[in-house]
Amino acid sequence: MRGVTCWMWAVLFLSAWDLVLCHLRRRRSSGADDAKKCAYTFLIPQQKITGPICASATGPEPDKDRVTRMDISDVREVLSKQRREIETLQLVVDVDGNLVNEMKLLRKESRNMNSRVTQLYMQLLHEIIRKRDNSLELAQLENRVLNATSEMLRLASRYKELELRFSQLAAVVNNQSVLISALEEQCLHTYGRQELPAVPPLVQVVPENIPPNNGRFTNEIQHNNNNRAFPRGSRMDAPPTTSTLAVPPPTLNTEGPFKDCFQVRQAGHTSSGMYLLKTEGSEGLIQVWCEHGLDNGGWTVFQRRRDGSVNFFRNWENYKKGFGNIDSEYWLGLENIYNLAKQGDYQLLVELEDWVGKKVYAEYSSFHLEAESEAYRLRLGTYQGNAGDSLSSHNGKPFTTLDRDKDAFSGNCAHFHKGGWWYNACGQTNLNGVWYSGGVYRSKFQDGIFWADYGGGFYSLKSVRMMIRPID
Ligand SMILES: [Ca+2]
Repeated sequence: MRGVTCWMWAVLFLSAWDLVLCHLRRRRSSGADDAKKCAYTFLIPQQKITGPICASATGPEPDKDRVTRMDISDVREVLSKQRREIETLQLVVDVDGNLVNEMKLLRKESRNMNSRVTQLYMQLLHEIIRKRDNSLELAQLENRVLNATSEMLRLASRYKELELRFSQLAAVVNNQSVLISALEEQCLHTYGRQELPAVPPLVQVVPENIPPNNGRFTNEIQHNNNNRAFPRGSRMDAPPTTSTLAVPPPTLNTEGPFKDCFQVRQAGHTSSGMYLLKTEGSEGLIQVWCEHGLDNGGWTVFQRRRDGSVNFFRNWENYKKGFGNIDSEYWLGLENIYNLAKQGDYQLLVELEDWVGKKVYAEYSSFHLEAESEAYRLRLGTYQGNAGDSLSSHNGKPFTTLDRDKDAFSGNCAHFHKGGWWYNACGQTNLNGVWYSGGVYRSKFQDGIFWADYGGGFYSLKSVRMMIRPID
């Protein structure tokens, strides 16, 4: 009987212990498993009472294995002590949990810091590269500046050399001038003043119209468009050239021949260009430039200057037969002009263009030449226009070339004016003179292409045309 009781107590105790442990585990798991409640069913074996229940008056015999209230209170104390420890441990665990969170935060912060550091590092790297590039660029610029400086120094030195050379040449020129003056003086003493060749008077006309001027002499060294024109100063001694009209350009209009450009215009041709003419009384064909773009067209151009590409300092034979290029500068020939103008009553139009592109005109109501036996004497009608009348002073004058002096001057005007013209002594215009670039020119004897009433004797025109057409 006692054994059964003891066994029952033991079972009770173990169950209670398990219950305690169960609660401990629940607390440790922070209530995550609330569902798992600590529940126990105490199975107490059914006792079979087979005899009378006796109660001992002396009490049960002391059993060393018997659980007493003291034991239970001890266990409770132990249990409460363990609970406190568990609470302490829980506290520690909580603190540890905070630490872990802090650790996590710190780790996160650290990651952020790392990322920021990486970013800063990249920026720094980029900055370093950029600065290196800048420094390279700076070095290149420095090199260029150095090169430019050295080039500048080289040019400055070259300029100094040229300056020196120029001053030397200027000194030579001065010496030459002095020498020339001395020689002239000596010449005067040797031959006497009266034996010196006469010099024609300069044009004294004060022009009504003065073309705009660029304010400087452009021909101190003569500018020619090509090398065919003579350099200034060499013409005095150079013989006149002898070649005549050049080979016709390929754009020649082969229809015709017509008697003049007015007939070409009447035949329905409206574009200016090269045409074939056959004048009455002449045998051969002649090529001319027909101007149809001016004053209703029909103008036969017999003289044209525009770029200095043709030398006009030529002999009688050249001026008689003609020379130059039909689509450029040319002289149609005195014989051709004579034959043209004797076909009827013709008027003359002189077109002048200055160096700013302004064009002026001089028109003469009639025009023809006399025969070669009269040295192609010029016959003009009355003037009208806006260029001024500079050609009337040549009216009635025969034609003069370097090799055939027919002018009214004691010397040869062709020699001084370097062309061929109906010189008087020598006259107010020189449209077959030297083509100077730029307008105002320097010349001892006024040999430029001048029209005294438009610019005076020292303004060489840019382009000139002389053309005829039957009188309306
Ligand atoms: Ca003469």
